[in-house]
Amino acid sequence: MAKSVSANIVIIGSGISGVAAAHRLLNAGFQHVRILEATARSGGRIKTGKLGDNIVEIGANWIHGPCEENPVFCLARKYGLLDPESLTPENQAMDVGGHPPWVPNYYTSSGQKLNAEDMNPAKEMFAELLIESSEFQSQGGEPCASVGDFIRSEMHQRAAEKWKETDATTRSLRLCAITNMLKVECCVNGSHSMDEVGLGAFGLYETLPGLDCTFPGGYEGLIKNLMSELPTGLVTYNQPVHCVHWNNTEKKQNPVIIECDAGERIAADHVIVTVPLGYLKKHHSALFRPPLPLHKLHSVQRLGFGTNNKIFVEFDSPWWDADCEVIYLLWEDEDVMLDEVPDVQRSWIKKLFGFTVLKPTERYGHVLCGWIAGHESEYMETVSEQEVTQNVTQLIRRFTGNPTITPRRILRSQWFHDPWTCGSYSYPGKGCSVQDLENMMEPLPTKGSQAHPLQVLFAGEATHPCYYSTVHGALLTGWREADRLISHYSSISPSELHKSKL
Ligand SMILES: Cc1cc2nc3c(=O)[nH]c(=O)nc-3n(C[C@H](O)[C@H](O)[C@H](O)COP(=O)(O)OP(=O)(O)OC[C@H]3O[C@@H](n4cnc5c(N)ncnc54)[C@H](O)[C@@H]3O)c2cc1C
Ligand SMILES: *[C@@H]1O[C@H](CO)[C@@H](O)[C@H](O)[C@H]1NC(C)=O
Ligand SMILES: *[C@@H]1O[C@H](CO)[C@@H](O)[C@H](O)[C@H]1NC(C)=O
Ligand SMILES: CC(=O)N[C@H]1CO[C@H](CO)[C@@H](O)[C@@H]1O
Repeated sequence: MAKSVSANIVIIGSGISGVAAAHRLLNAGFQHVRILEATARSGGRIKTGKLGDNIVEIGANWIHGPCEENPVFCLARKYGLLDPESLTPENQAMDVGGHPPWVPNYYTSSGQKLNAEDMNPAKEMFAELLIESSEFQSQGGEPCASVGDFIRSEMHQRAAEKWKETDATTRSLRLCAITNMLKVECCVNGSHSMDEVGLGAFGLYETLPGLDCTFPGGYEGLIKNLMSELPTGLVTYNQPVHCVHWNNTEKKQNPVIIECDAGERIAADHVIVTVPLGYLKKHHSALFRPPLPLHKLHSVQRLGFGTNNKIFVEFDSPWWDADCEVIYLLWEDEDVMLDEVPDVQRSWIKKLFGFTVLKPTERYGHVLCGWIAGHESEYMETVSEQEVTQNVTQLIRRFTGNPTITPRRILRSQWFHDPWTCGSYSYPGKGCSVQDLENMMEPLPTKGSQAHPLQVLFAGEATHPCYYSTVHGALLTGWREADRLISHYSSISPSELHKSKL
C-alpha cells in the first residue's frame, strides 16, 4: 500500500458519491485525489434551501430506511444531525416497504373532502398490485412490459369483482384515487408515466427497514460534516469537465487526460465519473474519447431518468386536518388510470398528485410540499413563479371549495433544467434488467484489455444495483469505486507498481 499514494485520481462531481469516494481514498492513504465540480457548491442533488425562515429540501428529503445497514443513517447519527425519535430502536425496526403509513386527507375537483376510510380499499388494492409488480423480477417472464400496463389491466378486473356491492359514486371515486396513486408512483420513481417503468426490473429496488426520517437542520449538514473532514482545496469549483480522454497509450504519459470547459487539461491515472445519468444520456458522446463501449451505452439509454419536482407552499393557517400528513387531490373528470395529462400546457397542474405536510408544525409553520413528476413537471419549470403561484392557488381553492385561501409564498425546484443533472433520479425502464446496472458500474477499459487497468470508474446513484435513486445508494457507489482502487493497489506488487508509474 505504501507506494500507492502516488496514483493520481480525479473525481468528476462533488455530490455525495464523489465526496464519499474522496473520503475513503484519502483515509486509505491516497494523496493525489481531487474533485472537479461544475457548480459553485458540493452536494449535487442534496440541496437545502429557504422558504421565508424555513429550511426546505430542494433535492433529497428523507433517509429512506434509517437502520444500522444504512450508511447515511449511521453517518447522520455520528454527526448528531437527527431528531431523537429517528434514533429509537422502534423507528429503526419499523418496516414499511418504502411506503410510510401517512395520515391522508382526500379532496375532489368538485370541492368535496372525502371520508378517508372510503378510499382504504383502493389503497389496499393498489399496494397489493405494487407488491405483485415487484415479484416478476425473481420469476422471470413478465405478462406485460410496464408496471402501468400491469396495474391497469389487473385493476379493471379486480375492481369489477371486489367492488360489485359498492355504490357507483364510491366506486368511481376509488378509481380516481387509483389514478392519483399512479401519479404518486411517478413521483416515487421519477418517471413520466408508470407505462415507462419496466415490469421485469421493478423488483430490483430494495427497501431497508426504518421509518423514513429527515434532517431537522437540512440534508446539506451531511455534506458539510463530510467536507469538514477533508483537506481544503480538494474540490475545484466552477470547473465543468468537457471530455475524458482515456486509453492514452503513449509511453511516459498518464492514461487519462481530463479536459475542462475552461480548456485546462488534467492528467490522471484514474478518473471516477459521478455525473448524473441524465447528464450522461445527454452528453456521453462529447464526454468520452474514445466513446463508451456499445453495451455500456445501451444500458445508459435503456435505464430511465425522469423528473420529479417539488412546489413548496406556505400558508398563514392550515386548511387541512391537524393530524394530516398527506393531501391527495382527486380529479373526477379524468380518464381512469391514465397518469399522463393530455394537454400539458393547459393542464399540467393535474399531474400534481397533492401535497405532503411539513412536520412538526412548531418547526415549519404551515408549509406544504406539492409533488409533480414527468413532462408536466418539466413544463412547470418553464412557467413563471408568479403563474405557478396563481395555478396552485386556483387548484387549492377549487379542491377545498374555499375561494379565500391564499398562499403566503411558494418555492419550486427545477431539476430538469439544471444543466448538470437534467432530471431527478433513475429508474429501470422497459426491458431493463440487473445487467444494465452492472454495465453502468463496469470500469473502463473492460475486462480482458491489455491497457492500463481501471482508467475510468463509474459511481453515482444510477450505478447501484438495488439502491439506485437514493442518497445511501449513491454514497455506497462512491465507497465501492474507492475500494476497487484500494484493492487494486494493495494486490499489485511494489515492483509492478513502480513500472506502471513510468
Ligand atoms: C427532487 C429530489 C428528491 C429526492 N429525494 C430523495 C430522498 O428523499 N431520499 C433519498 O435518499 N434520495 C432522494 N433523492 C435522490 C438523491 O438526491 C440522489 O440519489 C443523490 O443525491 C445522488 O448523488 P450522486 O452523487 O449520485 O449525484 P449528484 O448529487 O447529482 O452529484 C453529481 C455532481 O456532478 C456534478 N457534475 C455534473 N456534470 C459535471 C461535469 N461535466 N463536470 C463536473 N461536475 C459535473 C453535478 O454538479 C453534481 O454536483 C432525490 C432527488 C431529487 C432530485
Ligand atoms: C485502446 O488502445 C489500444 C492500443 O492502441 C487499442 O488496441 C484499443 O482498441 C483501444 N481501445 C479503445 C476502446 O479504443
Ligand atoms: C395558470 O394560471 C394562468 C393565469 O391565471 C392561466 O392562464 C393558466 O391557464 C393556468 N394554467 C393551469 C395549468 O392551470
Ligand atoms: C426507482 C424506484 O424507486 N423504483 C420504485 C418505484 O416505486 C415502486 C413502488 O414504490 C418501487 O417498488 C420501485 O422500486
